[in-house]
Amino acid sequence: MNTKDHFMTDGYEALDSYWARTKLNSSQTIELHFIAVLTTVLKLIIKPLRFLLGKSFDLLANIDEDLGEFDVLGSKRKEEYKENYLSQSEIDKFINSGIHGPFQVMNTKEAEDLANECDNLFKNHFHKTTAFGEDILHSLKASNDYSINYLGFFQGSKYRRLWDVLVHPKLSQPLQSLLGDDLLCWRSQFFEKKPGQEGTFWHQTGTFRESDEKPKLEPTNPTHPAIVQLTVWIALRDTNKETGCLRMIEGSFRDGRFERIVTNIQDDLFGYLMSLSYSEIIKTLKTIWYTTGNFKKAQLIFEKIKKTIPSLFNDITIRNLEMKAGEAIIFTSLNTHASYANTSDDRVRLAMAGRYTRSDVHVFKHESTSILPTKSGGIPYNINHEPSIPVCGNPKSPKTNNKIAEYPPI
Ligand SMILES: O=C(O)CCC(=O)C(=O)O
Ligand SMILES: [Fe+2]
Repeated sequence: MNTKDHFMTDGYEALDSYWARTKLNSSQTIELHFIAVLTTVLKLIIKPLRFLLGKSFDLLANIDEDLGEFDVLGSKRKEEYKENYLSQSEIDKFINSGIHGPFQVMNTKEAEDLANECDNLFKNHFHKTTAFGEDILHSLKASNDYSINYLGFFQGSKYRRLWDVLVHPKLSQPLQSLLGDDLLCWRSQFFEKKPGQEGTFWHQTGTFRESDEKPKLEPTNPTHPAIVQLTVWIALRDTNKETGCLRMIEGSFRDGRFERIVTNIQDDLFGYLMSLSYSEIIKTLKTIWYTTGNFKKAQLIFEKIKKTIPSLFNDITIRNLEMKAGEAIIFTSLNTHASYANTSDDRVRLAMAGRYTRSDVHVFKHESTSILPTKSGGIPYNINHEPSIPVCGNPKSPKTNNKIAEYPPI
């Protein structure tokens, strides 16, 4: 069932209140104030100099407000190929909203069994095949963030049970209608929300730069950023407003400002800090350095945007994607999306996401080191070696040199 409402911040704790109840240790606090004092002093000299050189920080630089429509890249249609391919009218809806589904990929019993197996894989196996190093695991444990959400990254290519779901024709055929015949699943991950756990904050991404220096995906042909990759989100347990369903601003892939502003800040953090008051510098640095994952950062920038361009999220349609266990949706991650908190007493919400792209898109082209923000600071890790799952068609393209996974032994 889909419901609509208009309150983007429903159910999220404001950052000021989060920081009022979350204390850093004394060396972290001293370091923050040291940088904030330094920035405040240096800005008296550097800001005018940068202004004279025409290099002032501009939150709204390079902003292309209207990214416009995209064309789908696949040609197979249900009308001709039957099975699970999409009909022309489903394609038209997707072009308009950036969302396909929810549609059923397994029955309730199969979804329940898979959810239980995933819990078991997490408890007994994922630590052996994790993409993260010891430092990250240690920090996640220390801050109570050790969960399938982090340990589950890229595990789809390492276990048959997950692999088989991610390449199933009920997913691969609709994806072929949208993306083309030669497809890879370049990343998989889990989204679990335990009772009482906060929602995922609103975010938007086309080519998955996240906190890296370069995007993780780079198309070889000019491609609308909304269709460089698509995400399949499979509910393994029921998800509704109470257990933390996914929420999405329909058609928001047409406006890339949210992601662009995040990028502008990442690319010139010092310039941005110099545009802020002392207390804002402190709040910004502690959110960037000492929260786990990227979602509090997204909230920080969202709160800034609400003050700078209050109209950015006017006239939007939010779809609450309530889904039964075993249903999935396909969406463009450039659609600004989020999820509710899990306010239930005892139900764990669990979803598995597969991220799909064409084999002629470079995956991890740049040997860059990623940083996982954690509560003890950002910790580097390397995911360039993570191979993609071959989904259908030819996984190798003469234009790219993507690493392709072998079917796992177990
Ligand atoms: O499940 C969630 O809470 C967030 C999912 C999400 O952001 C994604 O699949 O990209
Ligand atoms: Fe997301």
